[in-house]
Amino acid sequence: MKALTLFMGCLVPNRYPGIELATKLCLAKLDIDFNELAGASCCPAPGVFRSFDRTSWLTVASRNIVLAEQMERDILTICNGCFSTLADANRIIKEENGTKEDINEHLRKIGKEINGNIDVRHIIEFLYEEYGPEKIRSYVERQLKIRVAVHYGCHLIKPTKDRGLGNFERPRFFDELVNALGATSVEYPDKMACCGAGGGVRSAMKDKSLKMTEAKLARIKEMEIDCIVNSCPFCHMQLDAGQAEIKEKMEIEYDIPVLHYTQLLGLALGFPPEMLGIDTSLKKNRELMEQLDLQE
Ligand code: 9S8
Ligand code: 9S8
Ligand code: COM
Repeated sequence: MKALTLFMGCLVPNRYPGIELATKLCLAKLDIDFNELAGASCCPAPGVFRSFDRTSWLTVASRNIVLAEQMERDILTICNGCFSTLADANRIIKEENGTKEDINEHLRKIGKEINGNIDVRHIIEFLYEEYGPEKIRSYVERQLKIRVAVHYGCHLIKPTKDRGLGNFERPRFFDELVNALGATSVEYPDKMACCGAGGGVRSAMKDKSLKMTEAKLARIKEMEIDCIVNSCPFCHMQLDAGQAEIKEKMEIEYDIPVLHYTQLLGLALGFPPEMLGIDTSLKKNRELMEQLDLQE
């Protein structure tokens, strides 16, 4: 295993800088060697670019991968979409006959060449595979006594044949990482359903996408959980900002706190919510922090 370079993607730096900080604080605290992938562009988003033009998608993704190859570091992503694009592109470059040569013809125009000699990781599968729940548990300074609805999102685990992360109808690895923090991951119906945002659905068909989100939130609410935890800033946006949109358009109110796993992990590692981008001016988040005894 190589040292890591952190690929931030578009959403986190632009909309959720708190998740960016939470990620960096957690990685440092877990003694993980990482730097930032300077000069990276959009991954580009799998559900959009890949569907329109595979060669352009592969070329742009390969350019990002080359930047990591030049530092001899593996890429670490904190977004399911970025993981999907970069891990799939990397695998295609390594395995598909002739594709590396084709893509390198394009890359040579900007003086770059892809070799296919690094790996692409997602923080959830990375922590599970390389650390494991027991080791994570040993770093925990604060037991988070809350009930959590884990949302895997689609691209972390699908397509199943390419991900190789175990039982895909009922995966457990993310839940185990949540339980390692003292929290309880609660099963709920349609847990593996899409958040509603991916594949350009949020942009193209907002009402339909919010309907899917609302259905998921309704299932979650029935389980009397304290928060939703995700591994993808797209899902994060849909499940969190989506609640406000659902309230406005459908007049249904959900006040469920939504955290990226790095924010939950950061709380367990002892960081205050303000350093993790958890907006405690919102009543729902304030109540969650009170429950965790984190409110002064
Ligand atoms: S980059 Fe551009 S739009 Fe995004 S966050 Fe994740 S997927 Fe990749
Ligand atoms: S789920 Fe379905 S396509 Fe996806 S990964 Fe993140 S956004 Fe939510
Ligand atoms: C969702 C990414 S994580 S995309 O919208 O499907 O490209």
